[in-house]
Amino acid sequence: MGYKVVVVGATGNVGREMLNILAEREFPVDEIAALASRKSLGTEVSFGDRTLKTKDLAQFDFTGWDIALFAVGSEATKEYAPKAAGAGCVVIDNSSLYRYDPDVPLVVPEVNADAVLGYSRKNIIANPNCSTAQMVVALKPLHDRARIKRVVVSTYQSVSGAGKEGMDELWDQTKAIYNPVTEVAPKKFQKQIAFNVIPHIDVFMEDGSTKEEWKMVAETKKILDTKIKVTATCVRVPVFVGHSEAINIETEDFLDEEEARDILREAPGVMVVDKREPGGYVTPIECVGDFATFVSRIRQDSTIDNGLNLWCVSDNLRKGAALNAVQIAEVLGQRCLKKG
Ligand code: 2RA
Repeated sequence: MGYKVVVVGATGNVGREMLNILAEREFPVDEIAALASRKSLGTEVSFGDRTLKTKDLAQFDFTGWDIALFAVGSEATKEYAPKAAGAGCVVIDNSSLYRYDPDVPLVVPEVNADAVLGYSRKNIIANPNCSTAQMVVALKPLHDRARIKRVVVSTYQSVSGAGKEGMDELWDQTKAIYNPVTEVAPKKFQKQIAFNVIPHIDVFMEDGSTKEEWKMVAETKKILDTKIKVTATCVRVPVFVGHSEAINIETEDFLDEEEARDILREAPGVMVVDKREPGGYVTPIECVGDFATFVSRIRQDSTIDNGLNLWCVSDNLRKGAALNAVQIAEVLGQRCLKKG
């Protein structure tokens, strides 16, 4: 006995990971449908040892289905998520469309699992942005102990956050550097991404920050604590998968680095790798395919009374997207939905 589950956007980076993770975590699935837009129709995707043929999102009837994991852009979400939710299927949405809607819970299960209970207001639960998800997993246990007042974060975000086109652009530009007969002009990114870094993700806001930076502020407040002040600089780096973050926190109470390390070692979803020696920290390549949010380089910030620095790395397609969505489905299944 399990659930009837739909994955919307099943041919994209995140949709494929959703199918992998549902199978890896043995989510109780009675029936599964993999949906795609018309241009990807017929594409086959894997679900454990099964192969699924994608069905047409535009023609799909969500009636009788329990949970739909959405991994499509805001435009398609706007059109189809209300249809699914209206048909009684709970939507877990990876786009930014509903994240800031007060009637839609924004959930990272290690931080605010109880918020899932608010799903019934619209039959929709929002999944946060990748850069926020991993950061709040690391911050939550420290906030519980010492009350975080302010966060200064710089991100090093992989190209997979920009989808398959972003990955292709890094691959093609890198090859072109070794074989200069073919020049690959920037298309998905604003400047060359191969052998470069770009301090610009998503659109610019009026105050000079970018939307990606704004999301880290707004989402941390909604998920963790409205009182926390956050300032972010988000940077795209030539890494395929895995977002990294240098995080500085200022707390109300003093928190010793040793105690912070012990707290993080016990925290759900966190893996501490923090040997103070060459290589004694995690880099994005090592986190690919993993479920954990890794924390390294935990150390006191001696420039303020109550400050700590951390290095935080996670697989952005997993904790930053697909894994978090499946974890929300797990909480929903345990606490809210009846098995079919
Ligand atoms: C990025 N945050 O890395 C986005 C993906 N959700 O571009």
